[in-house]
Amino acid sequence: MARTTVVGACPHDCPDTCSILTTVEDGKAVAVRGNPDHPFTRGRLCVKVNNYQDRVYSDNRLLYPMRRVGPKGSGQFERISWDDAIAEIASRFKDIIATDGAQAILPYSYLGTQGIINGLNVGDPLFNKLGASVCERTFCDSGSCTAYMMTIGHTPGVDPEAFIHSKYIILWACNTLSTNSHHWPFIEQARKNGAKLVVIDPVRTRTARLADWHIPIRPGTDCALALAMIHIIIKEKRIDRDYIDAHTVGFAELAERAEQYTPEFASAETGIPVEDIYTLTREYASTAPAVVRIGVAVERHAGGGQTVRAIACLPALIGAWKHVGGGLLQLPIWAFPVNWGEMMRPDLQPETMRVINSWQLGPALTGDLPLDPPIRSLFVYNANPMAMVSQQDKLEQGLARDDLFTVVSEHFITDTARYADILLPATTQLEQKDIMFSWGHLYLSYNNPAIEPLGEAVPNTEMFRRIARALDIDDPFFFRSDDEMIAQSMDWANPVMEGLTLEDLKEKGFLRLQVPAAGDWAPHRDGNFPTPTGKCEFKSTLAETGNFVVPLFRQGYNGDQAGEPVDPLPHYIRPNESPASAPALAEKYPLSLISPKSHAFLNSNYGNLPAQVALAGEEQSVTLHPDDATARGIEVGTPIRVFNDRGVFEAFATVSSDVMRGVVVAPAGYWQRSNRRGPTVHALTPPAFADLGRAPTFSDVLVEVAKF
Ligand SMILES: Nc1nc2c(c(=O)[nH]1)N[C@H]1C(S)=C(S)[C@@H](COP(=O)(O)OP(=O)(O)OC[C@H]3O[C@@H](n4cnc5c(=O)[nH]c(N)nc54)[C@H](O)[C@@H]3O)O[C@H]1N2
Ligand SMILES: Nc1nc2c(c(=O)[nH]1)N[C@H]1C(S)=C(S)[C@@H](COP(=O)(O)OP(=O)(O)OC[C@H]3O[C@@H](n4cnc5c(=O)[nH]c(N)nc54)[C@H](O)[C@@H]3O)O[C@H]1N2
Ligand code: SF4
Ligand SMILES: [Mo]
Repeated sequence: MARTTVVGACPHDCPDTCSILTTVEDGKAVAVRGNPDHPFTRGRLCVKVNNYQDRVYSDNRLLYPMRRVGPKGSGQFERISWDDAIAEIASRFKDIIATDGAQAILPYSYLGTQGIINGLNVGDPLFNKLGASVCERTFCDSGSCTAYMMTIGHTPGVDPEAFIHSKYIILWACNTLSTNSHHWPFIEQARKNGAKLVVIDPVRTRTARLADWHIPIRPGTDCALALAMIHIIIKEKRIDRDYIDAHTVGFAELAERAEQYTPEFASAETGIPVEDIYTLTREYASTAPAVVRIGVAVERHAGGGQTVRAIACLPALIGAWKHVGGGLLQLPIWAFPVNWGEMMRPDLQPETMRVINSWQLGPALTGDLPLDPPIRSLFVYNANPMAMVSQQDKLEQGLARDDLFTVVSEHFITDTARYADILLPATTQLEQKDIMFSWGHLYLSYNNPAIEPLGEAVPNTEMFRRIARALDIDDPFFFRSDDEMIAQSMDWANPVMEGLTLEDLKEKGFLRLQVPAAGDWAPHRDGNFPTPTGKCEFKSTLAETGNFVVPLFRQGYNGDQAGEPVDPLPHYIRPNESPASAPALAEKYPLSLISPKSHAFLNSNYGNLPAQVALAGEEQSVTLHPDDATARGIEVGTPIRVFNDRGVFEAFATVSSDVMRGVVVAPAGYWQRSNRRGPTVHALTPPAFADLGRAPTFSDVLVEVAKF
């Protein structure tokens, strides 16, 4: 028996980008395990991925191209050849381009795989070359990144491994144990060294339960807390004057602005007792090194951008950046010198082009968003919008259009793929090669393919090569091999790549970027913020073009970053939908709904796989506080309806005081088949954008819950 071990990397949209060792016997992957040599993975995979081979060999894998035979959405398909599938796509595209123009084609994708060659940008060059509509992908952290860029620039921030040196750790809207679990040992180590761990979350999550202090907060009000912390720090002269003078701009204006955000004001907004706001602030400002780790969830409401602006001001105010393990951690992705331009090729775009935001997919397809020309073809890959995007009713209506030609490339027939006219089978990470950045640590990774592709599945790169050929494109750029793409994906001359070679990377599976060792690295001890002024900008220079979308999210967009000017100082924006900000609406719909990540799913991935569904619970559940449940006659297991003016979805109740009064929690990622009927949580989420970066506002929604 031939038995080998292949080193790869987890493909998922997860900060941890684990190093995976796959055991292969006679060409079949029989087990996966975490690489013990990887300093972040430390030999452990999460519950989503520790049986990855079951995903790969699932009976439900899509392994051959298919054509729809039943009505749209019926899920009835017949097998066809790749040649036929590609020929049909090419002829429909040519026809649409001839009659309506290329803008009538809309690609739609995200991070189904995070590999640099198969992931975010794999289709961009082709769709740019065609002149298709550009889908602006502001799913995740776009508002947060805009705010971060405005305040401290695109810095990797605190090395996640440097947390072992921290003495005061705030996890702010971050459920580390579920969503970033390989960071936890570093936090634990810090606690062994005497650190205090604070979690700010409306829910007593797994993470909050293990913290020294869980501070429940009303969804969407975090900015009021951050501004009150600024207020107290300045009032009580807990500032680091030298650091502020040397490395920040706009302190006087910030101080004046913060006057109005008293602890009493913040307490009324957030539901946090005034004394707790004082205690938190005093402890934070007087313990060094102090570090804040923000989760993506902090941006998902009307004022999400300004929330991150305010939080990002805190470390500079108290001089936290002077210490190893002090400052702020958001996404260390900014450390990776990816050749984004080469991956997305914005230079190929025509001068006039149309940008459609990912959160507007439903209305873009139905015509509720007026578009000329209308969308006649949708090409989905690396994404599952039926499960993950708001305005689900419109999306369903749009996807059901008989005159819409929909292509979906997938591992499985997801809620979105059911509506395809043509299905294309994609390889999983075990069957493809790729090079990977991380948004949770500082190691570049390489994924060696462990097995041959199953059935007729192909990597996304190969799929786009085939389509390009059928569209008579002759530019050799579109026919680069995977190896060529990998070689061109990084700026190997960048100082952080010094001494790193592709050969080493392939062999070891991961290499640390050439940044200082975690224990020696205080990246902004001497300022050097990558902002226009080189300083931490309490008063933002970029606010003049403030409501722009960071190019990474506007992939492929060849425009400048012009946007609406915004107030250059951090300020509080109330949620659109909360009992305090919308009392009339709250009369009808008194409960705030949030839909955080499931422990056992990765977005909607694994929502169809037995082991993970067994862990998550077969059916969508919604958790209420006991008082809210009792008031509605609801008990554990009661079938319920969750509804507002936008729609309704059905679930089973869970009752727990882990959830704040007035808040209901519906874990994200369930497929429609797991619901008693039809729609999921995105039947209820709002279409509104947050204040910055066109981030979503799905933590900013009022609902009512009733039993059947
Ligand atoms: N298990 C698992 N891991 C994942 C994912 C997954 O689906 N499952 N998805 C991956 C992806 S794509 C991402 S973006 C990351 C996201 O990682 P996180 O940001 O950690 O994920 P969430 O679970 O959305 O939110 C974290 C916490 O924020 C809380 N929260 C919600 N609204 C608010 C608010 O207004 N204020 C405060 N203070 N807290 C709030 C929620 O209750 C939740 O416990 O996780 C990644 N990792
Ligand atoms: N209610 C609610 N909504 C949310 C969120 C939330 O927390 N709550 N989170 C938001 C966030 S942070 C994010 S990042 C988005 C995620 O939104 P999406 O990226 O659309 O969600 P996923 O479920 O990860 O879908 C990825 C799909 O890609 C497929 N896939 C995986 N690998 C490959 C491959 O190699 N090739 C191809 N062709 N397909 C592949 C998978 O099977 C999967 O169906 O959702 C957002 N929506
Ligand atoms: S999903 Fe995240 S935690 Fe799980 S194996 Fe992949 S990278 Fe690691
Ligand atoms: Mo995300």
